[in-house]
This record gives sequence, C-alpha cells and structure tokens, in this order.
Amino acid sequence: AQPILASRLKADEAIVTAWSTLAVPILAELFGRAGYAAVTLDMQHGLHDLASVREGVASIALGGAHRIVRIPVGETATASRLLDMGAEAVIAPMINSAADARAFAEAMKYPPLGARSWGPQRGAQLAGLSVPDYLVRANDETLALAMIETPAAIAALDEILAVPGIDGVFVGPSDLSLTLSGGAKLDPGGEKTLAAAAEIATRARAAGKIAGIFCLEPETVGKAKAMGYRLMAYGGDMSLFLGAAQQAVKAAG
Ligand code: 3PY
Ligand code: MG
Repeated sequence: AQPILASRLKADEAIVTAWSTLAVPILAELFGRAGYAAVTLDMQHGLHDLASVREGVASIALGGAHRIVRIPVGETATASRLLDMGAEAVIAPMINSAADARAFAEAMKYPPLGARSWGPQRGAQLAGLSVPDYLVRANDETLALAMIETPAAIAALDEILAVPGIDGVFVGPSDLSLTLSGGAKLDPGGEKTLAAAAEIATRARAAGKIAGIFCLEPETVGKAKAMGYRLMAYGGDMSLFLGAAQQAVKAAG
C-alpha cells in the first residue's frame, strides 16, 4: 500500500512540502524526484488553474510525493473538485471564523461529517483505492487544512479547531504579519509573527489537530518543528528557478 499523508502527519512525522506556483506539471514531478515528501500546487497566488492542477496532481504522484493543493479564498466548491482530482490535502486561505471552517469542512467530507458530493473518479485511482474503499477511507485520509492568517482567525481559533472535519491549520505568516500590524508591514519572520505562530501550534496540538506553516527561510523550518508544526512549506519553484538561473548566468560570465 502507498504511504498516506494523513497517516504520516497524524503519527507526528514532519513533512516538508515544496510550493508550486508555476503551472508546469513536470516541475511538480521534479520536486518529488529531488526528494521532497510533498508538493503543494497553489491556486490562490500561484499561476495554477484547474487544468494545471488536474495534470499537476498526477505529475506529483509520478514523482513519488504527496499531493496538496491550495484553493483561492472562499472557493469551497473547488475544494471538492480537487479531492475528486486526487488531492490528498486541501489548504483553504483566510479561514477567519467557525462559519468559514464549517463551509470548508462541508465541501471536504462525505456525510455524516459533511456534504461532499459523490464522484471521486481520479481521486480513488491516485489513492490506489477501489471506489467502495475510497468511500470508507476518504474522510479520514484526506485533509482539510484551514489557514490562520488574521487576528480574527486567532480569536476564533479554538472554535475553528473544534469544527468536525477540520483536520488541522496552516499558518500564512505574511498575511498574519500584515494583519497583525494593521497593514503596516510584512514581517513573516518577525518576533510578533513567530510568537503568534507558536501559540497557534500549541493550541492546534492541544486540540489533537495537525499544524502546518509556510516558511520563507530554511531556518524557519526547524524553528517551526520545535514549536510543534509538522507540515512545513519551504521552497518555491519560481524563486528556486530564478536563483539557479542567476547563478548559471554568473558562472558563465
Ligand atoms: C501567507 O504567508 O500569508 C501565505 O499565505 C503563505 O503562502
Ligand atoms: Mg496568505
């Protein structure tokens, strides 16, 4: 049987996910070949659309990594479609209230937990499951991760964590720093942001839920792990490519 992202995270294993913003499926595959345990396709700020995600999740599987997708704000119907296409986890940005969390969980989970409509198609195939097995296992083995990136979300955190079907949280430190400072500054690695992140991880773990976070610096991955985070995003295709290309130009000059 193939490894299951949900099982690995629930067993407290640390997973680093690459961040795919360029809508080029082969790049998502190459992340896995490079050794990343997971790849996240970003439909919120990245260039991904449904067509590139449809091909991208299959490419991630070909590269041997776990398949995660981030939806645009509020697009809960898209979350259901992404599960049908084979995402193992969906990250939903700007979950600021228990009501936001309930709408997301409803799209992500089959009854009685939620109201996901039936038709897993490619999802069952990529999970390596028969269709009847997929029904039995999908609610436990696909993850709904709610992004915590505003003071409102922090205020509602315990209620968000208590929503049935929400498997964990995922911190967006850039938006969090922007909203915590009232729009004054982006400070994803700042003291105040990290203190808030530490608090979010503690509360998530206390609720028995998974904690994930976006990391802009490699050092933040270790710091986040020490705080209790287990899903860390680090490494984006655009900046990695630009950095490597700049080095090549320099080396050839
Ligand atoms: C944030 O830092 O706000 C994010 O959403 C990371 O992608
Ligand atoms: Mg954000």
